[in-house]
Amino acid sequence: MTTKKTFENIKKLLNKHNQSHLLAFWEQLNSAQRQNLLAQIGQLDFSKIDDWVVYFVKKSSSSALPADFAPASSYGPIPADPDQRRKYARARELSKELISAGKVAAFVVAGGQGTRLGFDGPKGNFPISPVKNKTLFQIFAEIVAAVSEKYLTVCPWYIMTSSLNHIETREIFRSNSYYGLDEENVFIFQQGTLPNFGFDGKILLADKDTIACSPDGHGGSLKALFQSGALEDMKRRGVEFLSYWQVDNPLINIFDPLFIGLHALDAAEMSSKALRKIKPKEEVGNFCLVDGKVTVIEYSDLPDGLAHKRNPDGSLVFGLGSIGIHIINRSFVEKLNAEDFTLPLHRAVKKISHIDQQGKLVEPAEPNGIKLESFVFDALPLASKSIILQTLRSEEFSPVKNAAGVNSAETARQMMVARAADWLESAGVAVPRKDDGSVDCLIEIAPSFALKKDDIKAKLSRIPEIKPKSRFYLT
Ligand code: UD2
Repeated sequence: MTTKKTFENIKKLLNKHNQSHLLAFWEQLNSAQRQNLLAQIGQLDFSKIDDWVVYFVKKSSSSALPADFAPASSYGPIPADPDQRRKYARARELSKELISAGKVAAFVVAGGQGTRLGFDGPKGNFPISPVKNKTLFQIFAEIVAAVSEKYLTVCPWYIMTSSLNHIETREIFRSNSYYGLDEENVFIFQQGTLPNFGFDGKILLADKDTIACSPDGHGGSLKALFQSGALEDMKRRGVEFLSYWQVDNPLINIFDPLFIGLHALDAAEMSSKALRKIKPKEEVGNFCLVDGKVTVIEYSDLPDGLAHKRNPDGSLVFGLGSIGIHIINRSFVEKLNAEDFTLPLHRAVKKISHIDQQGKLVEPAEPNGIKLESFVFDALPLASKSIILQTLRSEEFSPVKNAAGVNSAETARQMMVARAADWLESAGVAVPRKDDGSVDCLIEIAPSFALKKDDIKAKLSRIPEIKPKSRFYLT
């Protein structure tokens, strides 16, 4: 029960921070609703809210561009010289040891809303594979299982959800029997939330007893790993490295020996994979160096002049794009959480459903408020060392973001088929192609059969025949 004194204190606190409207419907609430509302108010960080209102809600830009920055450098997808060739070979060897010893875990962030895709439910449940229609979650689970089997180890899998999809995600895993994985090795946990604001700086109410909140961004993962007990779980298991990726990418190479190995050899704390951008304003973050630290500047923040700037050979000066793939050390996340670290917040102007002063539901047709979130790549400059490895788009990146067109389910399926065809052709299999060179059939390769191109030749006992327009599944 809330004592009168506690209630008066909360009222005072809200008054002080201009948020007393949160109790506007107090008299209409029953006891359970009152407790519910007070618990949510108790979660609000009043030491920060006033600043957020001043700097993010009432201002139109969230993050100031650093005064001075340069393009970041990276390891290439293939070694540049004999020294590097030896280093890449050492990296691959080292990562085999690390994975076999159970020191590398999978970590997917799956707390986003997936509004652009227009899919009802957690995005990980989106069916995507070209022949078997496996969901994203199933593909990832099969990769985790295949790697565990290959290295005779257990690769735990950490999955971050949010208040928008936590219960559903748990249920999807349960009803699919964890896709054959041991439930004990799949750790599903929820990220935090941040309150939503109206343009006037007032926190919005979703209902008379409910504060309007949204997930705190993938940057919230670094706190959520700690708060959920996932970090503790890793420690218990001896996990030292997290292989981090975004739920929308079916081409992900979760346990990439080269990436893990280079990261470990260079004693990095948090590293990234990058792609060469296909156009100056491609919707990926830009890898830059600020005060000698790797830093990502989002596409929307990179000034046009710099985005279009080219080197003498015609390549983009800011040509390295971030694709949400990282290796993160457990010790790095522990170190951050040992202090009260904060990542910068970014504002997004959104349409936010809420109740008005009369308690009537408002579903705005136009943006009416601000959501705040933090981005995981903003932790890169906090790392003592950070490397970047360039990878190939055709091998590792095809996000499912939109209902149609670019970065849609259709383009992702095409790229999955194209990659499978390339892998098979490299092993001497004839793949039917149309006059324009595109693949003229549907092909899918199960992760249990091959995790990379070189696996195909070793596994194929005979060269299969693939007919034009057919559906070919290799398992
Ligand atoms: C992200 C990157 C962009 C590029 C692109 C590649 C940002 C700001 N931009 O763009 O630089 O790398 O991906 O695909 O990240 N998520 C959560 N909780 C949240 C918010 C997001 O788990 O609160 C997850 C979400 O489920 C997804 C990932 O983070 O797996 C990326 O989120 P997004 O799809 O909103 O990112 P996007 O497309 O703006």
